[in-house]
Amino acid sequence: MRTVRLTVAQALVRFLAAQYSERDGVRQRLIAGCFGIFGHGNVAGVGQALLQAALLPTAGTGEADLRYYLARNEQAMVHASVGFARMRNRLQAFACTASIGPGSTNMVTGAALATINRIPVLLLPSDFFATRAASPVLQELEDPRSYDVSVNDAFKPVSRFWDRINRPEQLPSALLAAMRVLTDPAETGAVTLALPQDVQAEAHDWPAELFTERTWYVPRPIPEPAALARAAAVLRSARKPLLIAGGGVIYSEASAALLRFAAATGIPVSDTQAGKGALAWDHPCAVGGVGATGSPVANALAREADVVLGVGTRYSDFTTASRTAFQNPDVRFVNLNVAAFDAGKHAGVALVADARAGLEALTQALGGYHVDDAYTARVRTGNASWQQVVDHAYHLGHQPLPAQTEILGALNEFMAARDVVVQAAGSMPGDLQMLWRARDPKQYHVEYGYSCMGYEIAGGLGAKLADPDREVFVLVGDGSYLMMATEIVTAVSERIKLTIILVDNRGFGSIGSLSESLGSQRFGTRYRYRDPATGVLDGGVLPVDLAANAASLGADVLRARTVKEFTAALEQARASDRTTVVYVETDPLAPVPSSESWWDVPVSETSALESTQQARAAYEAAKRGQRLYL
Ligand SMILES: Cc1ncc(C[n+]2csc(CCOP(=O)(O)OP(=O)(O)O)c2C)c(N)n1
Ligand SMILES: [Mg+2]
Repeated sequence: MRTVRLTVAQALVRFLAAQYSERDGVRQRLIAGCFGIFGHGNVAGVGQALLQAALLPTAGTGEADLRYYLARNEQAMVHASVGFARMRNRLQAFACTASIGPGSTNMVTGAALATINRIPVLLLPSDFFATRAASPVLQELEDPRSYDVSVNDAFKPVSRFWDRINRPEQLPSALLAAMRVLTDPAETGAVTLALPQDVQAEAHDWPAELFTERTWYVPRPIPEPAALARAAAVLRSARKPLLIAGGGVIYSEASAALLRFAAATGIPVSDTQAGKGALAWDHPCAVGGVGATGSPVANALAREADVVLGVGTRYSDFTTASRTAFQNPDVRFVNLNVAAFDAGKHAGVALVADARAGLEALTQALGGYHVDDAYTARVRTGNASWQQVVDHAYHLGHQPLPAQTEILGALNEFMAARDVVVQAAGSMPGDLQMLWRARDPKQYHVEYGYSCMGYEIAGGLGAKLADPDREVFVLVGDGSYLMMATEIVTAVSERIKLTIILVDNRGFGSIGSLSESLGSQRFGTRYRYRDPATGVLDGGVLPVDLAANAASLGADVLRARTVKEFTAALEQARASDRTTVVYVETDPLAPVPSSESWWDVPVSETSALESTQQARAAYEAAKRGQRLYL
């Protein structure tokens, strides 16, 4: 057997550079690059291996480099990796190397985000010495009950595969398992390989075949015929069906199949945060978002639907309006999903398959079926009146500060179909889900599995890296910006152009209005001085200048005070090749249309405050609509 003598880290890098994914005959590098921040845990191990691969990419082996990107925050580099992999429909991913201890645990939030959104990322946290020669090393957790415990155990519940490489011999099988999970559409998420710092630098004689190019075929499982027949029978019986398009439709590139299904059956198509854009907004069957932040058109159809066809959705509480969305006592579910776990939800008829393959099979199996004309007419009239409400919200003329819906409207009308909007947390995801008109399946990039403040700029960086030909518009609230603006610096250093729209409403607009609706009077949600008289945070406005902050990080900054100035700033940003921050202040109290839906956030059962007592009464009334769907 021919062997190659390399360190564990060198072998890891050489292996990753030789992995490919393939779907529908299209092949690409599986691991597109490596984000990292070095410390003593990885600088001489993985760091040395990346340097060697960069300086000597073809030294005798012909293998490629694994390009290194220096991030500014470990959580952010996982977000950037997720933004990248999502944009590439999960066919490519990034690796992330972090130092031992805080560098590694900073990635735990990113890991949870990746796993919850079902997006692949390879995490390489560093770990304390396997030999324990100098324990406790700097940043090592000491657990008196066991010398085997490390902070990296915190990745276990948020990883779809987790391993610690305590000996070089363990690496090859761990790598194969890691690649399998990353490329399995049903399993994918964060994959964690913890790398003790001494093992990273240890040499070993590896079989040469470990480093030969390998292709991981991303499957399109077809539905089992009996399950397809069961699903088709339920759908054929439907008089008021509603389709929910989730992220799985987009990752499977099933938009054209969805279009054919909708045309053939006339079934109205609603969408989730991850599925928006699967069908263009102005298709006659498109009824917009469903659930807590959906459109009233979709929510009215959902209330009466006799059959709900969920495609590539995991039925989050926002999608089901905390299980109040579907009120027909006889409602049944058909769930087309590549993951059996999701296909089985709500006691549905499970159709375990790839979204595209499943939609094609269903279109054929339903041949001749079409919803009746009255139902089609209802969708048409509902949409026509709702679009007037959207137009109104997009052009409110709110004074003196513009409303957020006007900023979103101006952006929506400014953006070309292939441009991308990125968002994650605050009041914008709800407004976007309700109002946004998406035409292209990759236009709407809202991370709403984890809704993690701080995702926006980092995720946008990853999205732009994945598809440099598209303009990327990052929408970020002031709260989210303050949590993680770090990757502006990475964008500047990599000359990756982002247009970042910083929407400043001086605090948490979202949680403020949620708080008010739940009787908590917007307590602690505004960025204000502590008032010495009241003792709470309702004093004067803080002297914080986030636009100046963005400029200090190396971005060009444009300040817009009106919607007109905002659009002019967007024009200027589009013409530029530099990362530009468009700063705009909005009124957090401006009106937003109602989704005519509900979200379950429990209110105190007993309270001395009248506002809470009133909110509790409303809560109990809404709670009575909650169903089990058995
Ligand atoms: C990391 C993280 N912490 C806390 C939350 C809870 N949360 C959701 S939205 C929000 C406020 C967001 O403020 P901002 O970005 O200014 O957006 P706005 O609500 O004002 O639109 C908070 C604290 C979260 N989603 N993520
Ligand atoms: Mg805010």
